[in-house]
Amino acid sequence: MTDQPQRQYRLDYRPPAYLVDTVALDFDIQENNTQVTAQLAVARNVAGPAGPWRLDGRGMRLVRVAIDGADLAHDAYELTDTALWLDNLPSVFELTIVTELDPETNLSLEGLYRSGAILCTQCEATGFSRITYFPDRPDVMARFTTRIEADAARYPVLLSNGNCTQAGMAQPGRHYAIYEDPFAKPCYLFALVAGDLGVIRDTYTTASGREVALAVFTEHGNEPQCHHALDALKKAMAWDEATYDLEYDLDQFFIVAVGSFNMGAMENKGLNIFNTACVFAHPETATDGDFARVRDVVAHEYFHNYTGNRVTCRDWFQLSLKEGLTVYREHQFAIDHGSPGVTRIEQVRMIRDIQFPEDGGPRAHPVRPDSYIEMNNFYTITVYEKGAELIRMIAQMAGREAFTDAVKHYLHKHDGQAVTIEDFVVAMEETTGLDLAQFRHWYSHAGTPRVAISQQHENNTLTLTLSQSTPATPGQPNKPVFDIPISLAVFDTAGSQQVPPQLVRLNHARKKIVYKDVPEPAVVSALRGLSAPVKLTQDTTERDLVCLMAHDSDPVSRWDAAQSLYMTHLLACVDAIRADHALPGLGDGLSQAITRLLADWPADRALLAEMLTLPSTIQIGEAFERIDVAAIDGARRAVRQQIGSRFEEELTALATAHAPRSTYVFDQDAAGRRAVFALALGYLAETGVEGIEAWCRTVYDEADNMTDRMAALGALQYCPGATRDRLLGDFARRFANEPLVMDKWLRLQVSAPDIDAVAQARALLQDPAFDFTNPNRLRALLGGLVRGNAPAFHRADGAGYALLVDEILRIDAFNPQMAAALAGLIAPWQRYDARYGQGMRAGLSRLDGAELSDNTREIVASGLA
Ligand code: 0A1
Ligand code: ZN
Repeated sequence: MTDQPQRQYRLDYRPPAYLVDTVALDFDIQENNTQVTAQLAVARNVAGPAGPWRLDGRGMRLVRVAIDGADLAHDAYELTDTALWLDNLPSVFELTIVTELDPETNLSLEGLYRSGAILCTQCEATGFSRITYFPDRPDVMARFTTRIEADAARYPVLLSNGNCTQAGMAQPGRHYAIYEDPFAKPCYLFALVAGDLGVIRDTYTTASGREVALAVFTEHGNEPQCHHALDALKKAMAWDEATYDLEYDLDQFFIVAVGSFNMGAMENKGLNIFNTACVFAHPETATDGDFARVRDVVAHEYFHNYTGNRVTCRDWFQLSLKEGLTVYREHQFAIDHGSPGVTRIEQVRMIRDIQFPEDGGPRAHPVRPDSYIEMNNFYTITVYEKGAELIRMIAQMAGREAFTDAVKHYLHKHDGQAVTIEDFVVAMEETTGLDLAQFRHWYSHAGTPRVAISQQHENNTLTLTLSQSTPATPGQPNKPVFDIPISLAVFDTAGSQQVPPQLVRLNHARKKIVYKDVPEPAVVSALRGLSAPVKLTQDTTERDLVCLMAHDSDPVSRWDAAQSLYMTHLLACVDAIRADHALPGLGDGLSQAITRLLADWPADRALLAEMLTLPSTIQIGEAFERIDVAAIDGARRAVRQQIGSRFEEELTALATAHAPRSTYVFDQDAAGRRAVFALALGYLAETGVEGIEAWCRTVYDEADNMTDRMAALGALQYCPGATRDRLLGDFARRFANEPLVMDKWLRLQVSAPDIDAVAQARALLQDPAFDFTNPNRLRALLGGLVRGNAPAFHRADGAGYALLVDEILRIDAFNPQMAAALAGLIAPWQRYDARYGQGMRAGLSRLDGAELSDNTREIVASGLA
């Protein structure tokens, strides 16, 4: 029987009909076949509906079903291609299910699959139902015992969740291991790994003195790249104890790094499985950015042990319950381990560059969505990052200490339960005393609120008028009035504080705030640190922005003032290009601000680099009704050249002062110096200053680390010629055996502005050496083209769209999650100028006419709706 894709609705939630107390899994791993025997202790759930019981399952062979040891005849159950239905069940029974699967041919990277020499699992959201028939929903929490048996030579390492209670030899040539996880968990947190793996080990002693065995496993030879991740794990464990009194709860915590993984990493209880891209970090092969990402993803997954695992989600509509909170915790951890200002700037940029466009496009959805067809399409920047911003707003309103207490209360109250976002909000209210009734709209409504602030200043009385409105989003024509915390401060033009930073709640459509005894002129700094995920328009003058950029007490606000100054000029340049007019010059205010910045470098060099970085092309596009790719790219490049020419001397001095000198260490100060060096080099290369190629060559040749090498290669993207070709060739030879480094090379191959990037991408995709089943390779090449070289991708003849659609169709046949993510790149066609939008839409129509997975079909349909 074939099941039609069903749209699931949040409000249709019903408790499970049966609960599973314990699960004993037995994996018999043979060549091309794994037999799984599951024994479930089941009891009827009095709170659940009566009638037949649905067990989810797909893509495997059902061998046997037995109840209390007695096999069921084929007509005693109903089997469809996604479910097994059982009826007339006793109220308490033992269910035995035997299934067979072939991990070797499973390229979806869900369920049990092979990545290189490693057999591994990925069960979130519903991959467990590719392993055995089971109620694959997070509110069914069971205690798991797992026995794995496999060839001892081929799979010397056997791992699963929990603690290893037994291991030994089995039949000749085979061995086994048994793991017991004492914590009840949903099946999405199940994990299994078998392989011939290298390992690095350590221990961690918890605050109460328990010793935890730590390990990072990877294919042999990669061990030296895993130390940073292990170090990050210990930092995360210590941070969670110090910040939230949360101590690790098992005897072991293992990380396994696999090369083929659809996402970043997965928080399986006690056995996290990671994309190698989020584990490997060695100075010679990873950049500072990679080092930071590894640290933060390791922490994120570790933090899930409480926010996600001990307290989990009732259903997948509640995904942000675990993800928003865990991302927030990850953000706090990152702020405590790097430059606080720059770390927040990176978070703000992520919201503005990726979340705002999602919230303004066809896929806009609330942080707690109301319906979905394919859950895997909802692991979005909105659920993760906007979800984290909502938590951050609560933390700001409550104050850090009250918020920390509230999180402790929430975790204590719901320990061992599968709960809802509403349960979380109630727990916040119970402890902080906040009234979050109106704040709840943030969870139920999509879209980015617009806030406008205007100021009047008379007789030393400063009046601010704040107003809000939110545009409609698909399926939600009317928006409520949100409760928006707005951080404000007032300075005089010399930078002295007139009104100290304070949080104002804009909880009406319009609100006036009056400050008395504020001498004129006053400079208003608003939405400091992006205190709410909204778009702000404010009647600040250029003089105000120059002042804030120089003097604001908050580095994020200084950066934001710079962004506003750049933006005004960039928008004027886009308009000029579109009207075929001459470009406006840099302007006095902007020139003065940059002059000041380059004359007096902030001690935090990473902040200096951020302050000299123009808003992204995506960010510029957000300011327009319709995106004109070529004009926006042209304007941004032109402004970079204007700055490069006007400040050539200062940028040369900046680069010279920060040129690589000492051996690589990954710390805040050194990384900041490398960031500012790369930035200056990039400006000089884009401006084509004399001698820049030789300089890049020297940097590349002498580099002892990947960050500096990438700085040189990144800058050379603007300098076609023999030097660039030689260095890219050298890079490819030098790192031929490092797939993650070759991903950087792939991105470089398709991102230079002077090349035929679409032809280049096609050639690389057809290269027999290109592994198109690996998501990292696809992200590097196709993501590198679409996001890294927008003008080439959006070329007028539609060849970029044709290439992407060809690849989506090819990939959809084996990895729907990956294909759906790629389809998302052309779904927002209506946001683009018709020159581009029509081609993108034609691409979607071509997809629409093909046979597609539910995943990709859902994305295509949203684009065509
Ligand atoms: N829970 C993980 C993310 C994740 C989600 C789905 C996956 O497979 C489809 C894999 C990982 C996290 O937040 O890190
Ligand atoms: Zn997560």
